[in-house]
Amino acid sequence: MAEDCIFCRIAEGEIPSEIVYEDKDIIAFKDVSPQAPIHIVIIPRKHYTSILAIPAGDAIMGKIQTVISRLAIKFGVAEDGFRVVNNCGEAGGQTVPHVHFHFLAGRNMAWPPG
Ligand code: IU
Repeated sequence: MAEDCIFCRIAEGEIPSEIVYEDKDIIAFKDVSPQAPIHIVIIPRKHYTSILAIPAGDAIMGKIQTVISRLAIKFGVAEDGFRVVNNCGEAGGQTVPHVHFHFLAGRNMAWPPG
């Protein structure tokens, strides 16, 4: 755990969040500032600053993919579709330096993103 990381503190339960999925490796919670009717943040419990900090071959990416599938079923959007976003670094729009994936659904998404 990184002491000054807000997502680590959410994962530890030190900061309350609306958790929609959790297991020993991953936690998924409702975004506090939702950009779609369904907006979930998926994070590994382990602190990686960005997707670039995950070691090659680490099993966490496959686990995140499984959680994405579970969320699609849980929220009933597997058929309609949804979007998964990872913002990496300043130019990518990342504001919280603990790798996370946005799961967005419940409206038609525009392209390109802003
Ligand atoms: P970004 O990709 O780093 O920009 O996304 C960070 C997200 O984390 C953003 O959508 C915030 O609304 C969200 N978030 C949150 O859900 N709870 C928090 O306590 C904080 C940020 I700080």
